[in-house]
Amino acid sequence: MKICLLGLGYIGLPTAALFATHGHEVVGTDINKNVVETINKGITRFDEPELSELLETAIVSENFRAKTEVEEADVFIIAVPTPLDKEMKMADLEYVRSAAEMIYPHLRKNNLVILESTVPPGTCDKLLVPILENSGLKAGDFSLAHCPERAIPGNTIYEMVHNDRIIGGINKESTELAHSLYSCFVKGNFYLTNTLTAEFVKLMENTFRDINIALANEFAQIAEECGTNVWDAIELANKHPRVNVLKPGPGVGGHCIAIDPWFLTENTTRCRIVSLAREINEGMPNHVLQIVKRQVDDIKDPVVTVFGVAYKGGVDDTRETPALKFIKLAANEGYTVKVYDPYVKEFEYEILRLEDAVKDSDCIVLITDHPEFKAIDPEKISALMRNKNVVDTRNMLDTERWKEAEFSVKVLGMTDYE
Ligand code: SAJ
Repeated sequence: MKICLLGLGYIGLPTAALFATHGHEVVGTDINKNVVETINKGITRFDEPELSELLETAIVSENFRAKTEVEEADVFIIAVPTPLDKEMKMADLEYVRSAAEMIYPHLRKNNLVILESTVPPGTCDKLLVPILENSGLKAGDFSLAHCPERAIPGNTIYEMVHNDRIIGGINKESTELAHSLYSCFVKGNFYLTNTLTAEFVKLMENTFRDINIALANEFAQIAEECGTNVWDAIELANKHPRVNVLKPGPGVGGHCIAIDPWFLTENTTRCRIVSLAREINEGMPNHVLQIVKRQVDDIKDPVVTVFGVAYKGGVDDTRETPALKFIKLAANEGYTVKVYDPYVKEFEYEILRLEDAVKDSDCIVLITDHPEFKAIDPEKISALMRNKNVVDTRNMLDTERWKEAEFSVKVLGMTDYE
């Protein structure tokens, strides 16, 4: 089959490379000329395990090429971003709309169009179908299915291959065509449904996770007041066969969990717990600031060092990172903020070497759970700091070791230190 895939980003590029290395001819398109040029040279713009090798194999096989224009194909896959309109708290579907506008002049009878991007319920039927019908064809003359991606950044390729997939078409034929297409590389199970259900399911999954994390964050704040250790308590609660509380932290980042719940709430007047969870998670950087404030209370012109600005451990992705809100709040408080992150190369604030980031600092605030932070020797850092305070929002440091190095340690969700 010839596939034309629109949007060579975090999801589109690995998807294109997987189809190309599984026997399909793939034309990957992106509106950004630089993206197209670098991808054709085999260079990826973000770190993702196995992606460079997969892209290289796809290019060498001559089954993959990238360009800026859409062209005729048997299958069109839309994998463009669906950002949040932050003011309106609703999905900005401009990229989806414009992708559909680019497809319809090339759309022929019996073609299949697949939407991978996460969208509010009803988007396939209400937005995509009318635009695609500008081709002169009627829905049914062409097929259309929603196959929401479910892969987790940092393990995208593995999960794209091994996770189960939900596929929902506008009719049985669309669903089956999409199912048969994805069977070339997906080893997980397929669950077949209609477009609306597929759209809804994808949003439910990320909303479920957001609410669970909000609950963990609320437990953490209650535990701080009660004087218990939330991390131990969650571990024990999770011994129950039907309980699985996620971990508290400095807030929820990334392009999915921090955003998708709003795609559900924009469609209804009945959302309460979904928006409340968002509010709790969005409030966490402020809660962390309150802990830091207590640590640096009597210090004049405090200097705070942030460990980690990626939205989660082991990735270089800073989209929607709670670190940014924390840094801005701390700056508003009058603190000087220095940043260290072993993964991130570009950020709104300068990323310093470890030694420079901790030099003359009054408090380290660990935001991201990068595994490298565990290996940092507190003794070495201790000598460079002006005051020895550390706030660990992920409960990942060896507290005893840091205390031996004379640090005053605070862990989110605990009050039992000092
Ligand atoms: N986080 C916590 N506590 C936890 C787990 C995560 O605070 O116990 C935080 C992380 O630090 C991060 C944020 O939540 O800031 C989100 O991270 P994540 O690893 O939970 O999820 P994402 O955004 O990287 O990927 C999610 C995944 N969805 C689910 O697990 C339901 C992935 O499978 C989806 O494909 C992806 O969203 C997406 O594209 O929708």
